[in-house]
Order: sequence, then structure tokens, then C-alpha cells
Amino acid sequence: MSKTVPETIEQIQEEALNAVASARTPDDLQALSTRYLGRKGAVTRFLRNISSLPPDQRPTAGKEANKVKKALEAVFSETADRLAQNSAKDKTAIDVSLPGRSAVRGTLHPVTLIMRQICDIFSRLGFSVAEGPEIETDYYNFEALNFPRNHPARDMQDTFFVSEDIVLRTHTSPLQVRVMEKQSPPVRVVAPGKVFRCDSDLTHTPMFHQVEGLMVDENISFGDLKGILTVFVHQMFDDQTSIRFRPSFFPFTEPSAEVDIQCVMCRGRGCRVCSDTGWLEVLGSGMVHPAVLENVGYDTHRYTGFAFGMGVERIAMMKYGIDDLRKFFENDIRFLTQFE
Ligand code: 2U9
Repeated sequence: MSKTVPETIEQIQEEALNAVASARTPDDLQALSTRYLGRKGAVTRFLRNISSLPPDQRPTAGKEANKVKKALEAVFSETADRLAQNSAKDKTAIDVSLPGRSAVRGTLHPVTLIMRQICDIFSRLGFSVAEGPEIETDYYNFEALNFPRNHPARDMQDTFFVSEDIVLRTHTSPLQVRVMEKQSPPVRVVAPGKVFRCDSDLTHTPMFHQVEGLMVDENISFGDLKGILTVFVHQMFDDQTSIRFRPSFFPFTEPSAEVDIQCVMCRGRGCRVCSDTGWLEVLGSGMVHPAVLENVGYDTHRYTGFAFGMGVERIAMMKYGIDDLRKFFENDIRFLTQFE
């Protein structure tokens, strides 16, 4: 339906002024300018039609129409400036009534949580916590720890070599050698951190975390080792968890023992997780080999010590019931935010 055509230039002016007053954007205004002042606009059409008016009315109508045209041009120009300014202001304006964005709180990685828990337990037992370099010399990583020159762990298959003499540490033991070099007994220290082994499959990653511990003093016996590790297992898991020591071998401890706990899944009845044995291996341990103590200049007639080591991811899998090691390294936020 066509709109009623205004009969007089005054009506056109009034309608145009009302329309301009309700224009909100530069685009609205542009459309109105075309409607009233454009080539086919209302004012232009009115001017063209003046020639069809009776001759005596033409001069006044022409004068009036030109006055309206000028006035409307001025209003359009002022309004265009105002709308342009408003739209620039809108872009920078802050709407103080908007609700604030709540900050998302991060969570600690499950490996960090378990590593801290392990260190806290040993801190309460009088151990200090020490950290050291992840890039080590062959001496601190192997030689000082009584690894023979031809030991398979030194092999390219296990060790990342930076150069012939420099390696990515394969355990955190080098740090404890450094502590013993600086400090005479008594020594009670735990060493948490990243370690690196050239190994990658479903149950091994080239980087994983360890906590190792060392206690050296007069009269330290295998009984102290059993006592401390039993307290650790009872605090880490629960005090109903049975524990057993199995003979083992490491170059840096003699005698050596692996520590098993009752399976956390089936409580020792036998299941898929413990391969129906009822037991899970959690720790390696042993009495520090006298050759290691000699390497740091300790009097081996006076001092003895015990040491232990554990993989943090392995403990975290047992504590949290995680069945796939790769979950720790995928950085899936849905997995990582489940642990507090
Ligand atoms: C010094 C002397 C001896 C640390 C020890 C183990 C036994 C052990 C493994 C557990 C799982 C490594 O992460 S794992 O693959 N560790 O079995 N570690 S005794 O012995 C030391 C440490 C420092 C000076």
C-alpha cells in the first residue's frame, strides 16, 4: 500500500523531521536522506512539480521548497555527525550493568598433587625436600651410584645422551649424591622431580616423575628402612594396607628390596589390575651400597643408610584408580579438573 502523499512542502518537512528524529544509526539516516532529498525523493519531486502549478503560485512555492530543502540538508548533516559520534562512543563504552565474568580457577595436576602428598609425608618424618638439575653428568647419574661402565641402564636404549658425558637424568639419585657431597651425616632427604628414559609404550613415557629418598646416619639398619616405608604406605594409602618386601637388585643398594602393597582395587583377592596376584609393586629400596658412600667421602665403618625410589604416575594411578598412563600427558581439561 502506498503512503498518503503529503500535499504541501510543509507536510513533507514535518514528516522528514519526525523521521530524522527517530533515526538511530547512520544507515537509518542515509535511507531517509534518499527518501526526502534523493533524485526521486519527496522534496525533489515537489520542486519538479512546481512547473505544473498556476504561474502566480510558482515563485512562492519555489522559494518555500528551496528553503525547506536547505533546512533539511542542514538537519541531515547535523544528525549524521551526532550519530557517527554516538556509534564511536558505543564501541568504547563500558556497560557497568553487565554481570562480571567469573574467573576460572585452575587445578593442580594429579601428578603434582601426589608428588606433594608424598613429600609432605616424608617432611613430617624429618626429611628435607631438595631439587636439582634435570641435565646431569655421567658421573652423578651413573658413576657415583656404582653403575659399572658396561651396565645396560647406561645404554642408548634407556638413556637420553646430550653428549658423551652429559645425560638427561634417568633418576633423581644424582641430586642426593650432590647433597651428600655438601653435607655430612645425618642426611635425611627426599628428591622429587622429572626423570627421562628412552622408552615409550602403553605403560612407559619418555618423561615421568619420581620421588626418591635417602637416610644416612650411624646405626641405620634395614629395620629403619622397613619402619619408615611402612609408615609411608599406611599414610599414603591406609593403615589397613598390608605390605611385603621382596629381594631385588640395584647397583646402588645392597641388599635391595622391592615393596609391594595389597592391591588397592580388590584388597588382595585378585583382579585384573594386580594380575590375580593380590599385590601391587609401589617402591624400590635398599641399604645404600658402601661404594656410593665412599664416593662422597663418607666413613663406611661409621655410617650406613637406606634409600628408596618410586614412580609418581604409578602411585597416582593406584590412588585415583586410573587405568591409562597416557591420561596424565594428554592435557584434557575434563580429566585434569577432577582432582582436588
Ligand atoms: C643414592 C643412593 C641410592 C634410590 C632407589 C630405587 C631403589 C628404585 C625405582 C622405583 C620405580 C625407579 O621410578 S622407578 O622406575 N627406584 O627401585 N631407587 S633405591 O636409591 C638411591 C638414591 C640415591 C645416593
